[in-house]
Amino acid sequence: MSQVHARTCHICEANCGLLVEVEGRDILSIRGNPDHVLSRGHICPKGTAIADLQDDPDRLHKPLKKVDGAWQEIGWETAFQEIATKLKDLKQAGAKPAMYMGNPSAHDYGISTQVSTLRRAIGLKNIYSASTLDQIPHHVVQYRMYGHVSLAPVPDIDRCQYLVIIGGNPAASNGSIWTVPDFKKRVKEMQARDGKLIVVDPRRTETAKLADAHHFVKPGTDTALLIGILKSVFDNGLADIARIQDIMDDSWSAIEPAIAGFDMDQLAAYCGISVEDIQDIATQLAADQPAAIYGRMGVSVCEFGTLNQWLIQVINIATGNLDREGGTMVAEPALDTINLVGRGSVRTVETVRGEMPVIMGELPTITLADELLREDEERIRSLFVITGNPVLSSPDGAKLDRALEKLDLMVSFDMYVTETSCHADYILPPCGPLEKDHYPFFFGPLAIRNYASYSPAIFDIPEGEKADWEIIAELAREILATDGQDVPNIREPRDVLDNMLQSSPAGLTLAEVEAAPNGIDLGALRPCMADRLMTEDKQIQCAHPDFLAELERFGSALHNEQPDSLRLIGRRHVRQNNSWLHNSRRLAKGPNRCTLMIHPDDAASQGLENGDIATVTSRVNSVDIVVEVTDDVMAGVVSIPHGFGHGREGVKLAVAQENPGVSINDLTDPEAFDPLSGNAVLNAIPVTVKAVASVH
Ligand SMILES: Nc1nc2c(c(=O)[nH]1)N[C@H]1C(S)=C(S)[C@@H](COP(=O)(O)OP(=O)(O)OC[C@H]3O[C@@H](n4cnc5c(=O)[nH]c(N)nc54)[C@H](O)[C@@H]3O)O[C@H]1N2
Ligand SMILES: Nc1nc2c(c(=O)[nH]1)N[C@H]1C(S)=C(S)[C@@H](COP(=O)(O)OP(=O)(O)OC[C@H]3O[C@@H](n4cnc5c(=O)[nH]c(N)nc54)[C@H](O)[C@@H]3O)O[C@H]1N2
Ligand code: SF4
Ligand SMILES: [Mo]
Repeated sequence: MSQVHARTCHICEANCGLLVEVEGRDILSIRGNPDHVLSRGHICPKGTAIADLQDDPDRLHKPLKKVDGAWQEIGWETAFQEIATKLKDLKQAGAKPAMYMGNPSAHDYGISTQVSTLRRAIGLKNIYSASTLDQIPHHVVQYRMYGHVSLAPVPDIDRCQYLVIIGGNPAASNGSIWTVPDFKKRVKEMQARDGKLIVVDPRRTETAKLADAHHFVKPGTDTALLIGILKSVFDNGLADIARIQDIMDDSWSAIEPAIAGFDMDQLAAYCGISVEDIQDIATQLAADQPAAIYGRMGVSVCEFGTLNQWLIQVINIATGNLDREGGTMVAEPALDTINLVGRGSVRTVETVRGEMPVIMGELPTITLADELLREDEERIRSLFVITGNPVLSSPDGAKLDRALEKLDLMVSFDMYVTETSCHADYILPPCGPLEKDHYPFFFGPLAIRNYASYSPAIFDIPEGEKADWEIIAELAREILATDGQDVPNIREPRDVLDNMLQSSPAGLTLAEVEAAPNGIDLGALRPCMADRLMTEDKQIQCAHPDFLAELERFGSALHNEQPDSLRLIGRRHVRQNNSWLHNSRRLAKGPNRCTLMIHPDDAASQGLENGDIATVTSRVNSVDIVVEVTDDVMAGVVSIPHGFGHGREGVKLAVAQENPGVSINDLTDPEAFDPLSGNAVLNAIPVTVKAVASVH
């Protein structure tokens, strides 16, 4: 007899409701749950592919230890004891440890409940993270303006009438720092009520194709557009802050003069969008309709990422759309991490590259390879990688690839032998995805409605396997015991979750949430910024001096000549997820997606045709890649998706290796970063493109 389990998907931030039909341990089907309170039946191909993850023959089931270059299966106790002893010896020799936390840990609330104990056991104040390749600028802005690193206003798409998306592609990514499942249908609904979607992107993306207007923008120049929009709002007397004036501090008055000196024509020429188009966007955002501007990866992972995210908040304030129904609002989720988890921090630390930002205790990953390669006693000699694949995900991955070999101890928490975990001395694999429970711990606070949704595990964990949280908790205990320190009791994630739910304003118990397999809808977002603000004076700090200084720095950069080399950008596809879903045959099938998109004019000038192989060269490296000629990218821009490059030695991902592709991060440059956040620069990379071989 088959059974159908309602469950939320843990792969991306959308957290769609799924219906998983199983018979025994066989997965018969995975489809969208039409009754889920948030996703309303939406599912993407990755949700269905959870079945492939669960049953993947390459998925590890026992801890592995590398002995003379070969992998051996060992028992959990032995693994924990050996790691603890080696770490103790290294610590006694004064060797420095480090940790890197990757993206999937944000989608496993169990990990979040245990990892601080492991950090303490290892002796780590700060860690490296995928967030510093991604979204750290948002956290800096939220901390400075609203007093909490995670207090993020999100567009209220269901009531919005004019939505500008700049550097985001939710039609493929399903939203980020914005839990918005069923994005496409919501756009269609917005358009059906005469609302408009405007997209600003150097590529005519899946989202751009849905839009009412799409503007190409030169990669890395959005700051000029954002300043232009704001200036146009001020200059035309369109600013309207009445709605939230009472919770805005005096620094607001510093913004208009700070941008007064910018010249609209120069801003327009710099970003490649006309003054008329900039003014039209400003006018529409400020018109008497709920509107929002939202920016994501394309404007975060660049040199002025923090400045861009600040300008986006300021535009929403100036146009009267922050804290407005149909504008941008902060959530009041069932599990209110904002009140339960500290405000976070913005500091600096001394690194091998000089003083660098450390945000929420997260160190810039662009410095990791250099810290592994340094020659003094500060060199990192042991590394714990939790759900991460930085060899493919961080700039100059090839350098990191080499640097990892220098470690005295490396432990990977991963279910595969990947481009990163292949360097480890130990791999500690978790149980399968359907053997763990799920709660959208970090994503409730980013969702377009207030809601709760808990999914118990569908299958029991097989004998001898463990969930990530157990592996982390047990290793932490072993390290503490080996060091002769107090060993705390393990608090089960479910208990922590129950406690946090009950301590949140909605006051739900885990049992109540669990009893609602389609989730509990707590209603649309409400204007509530005044209550949510966590700044000391309960005012929005409108213009932190760092942001004003950065504005000035941009002003100088604006006068620099722009190099006329091609600019490389990344891309995401709905059938991929970062570096780690390429081993699913149902996702991998179809045309080769690891191509260099290039505009016909640029292809012609290099004598390149569709299907040719080109060498792409940046400051750090070269890769050879198949060319896809398309006017979906603007002239002067080329695009390579990230997450490929599975051809490296030692990787055990049979399906992914059939079409290994190349890694864009063999071209990206760790020297470039956003100085206010330490975030990597992953777009607008200057490159040259040359034909290698013609297949014609
Ligand atoms: N050039 C370029 N680089 C980028 C980006 C880009 O747009 N362009 N995007 C950046 C972004 S936004 C991000 S978030 C980072 C991601 O960077 P990372 O987090 O470093 O990399 P992922 O590709 O997400 O790899 C996740 C790893 O975790 C493993 N894993 C998956 N699920 C689990 C689990 O449940 N338990 C355990 N133990 N392991 C698991 C996978 O096998 C995989 O090895 O990449 C960044 N890098
Ligand atoms: N299918 C799928 N979904 C995913 C992921 C995935 O790998 N695959 N990854 C997940 C993760 S970890 C994240 S962080 C989110 C990211 O979510 P998004 O940010 O929505 O996804 P991206 O595709 O990185 O979108 C960035 C867009 O910025 C554009 N861009 C590049 N450079 C510039 C620029 O200089 N200016 C402007 N205006 N635009 C620019 C790119 O062309 C691209 O369309 O997606 C998540 N969802
Ligand atoms: S959109 Fe994201 S959450 Fe929804 S099914 Fe796809 S991967 Fe899962
Ligand atoms: Mo990400």
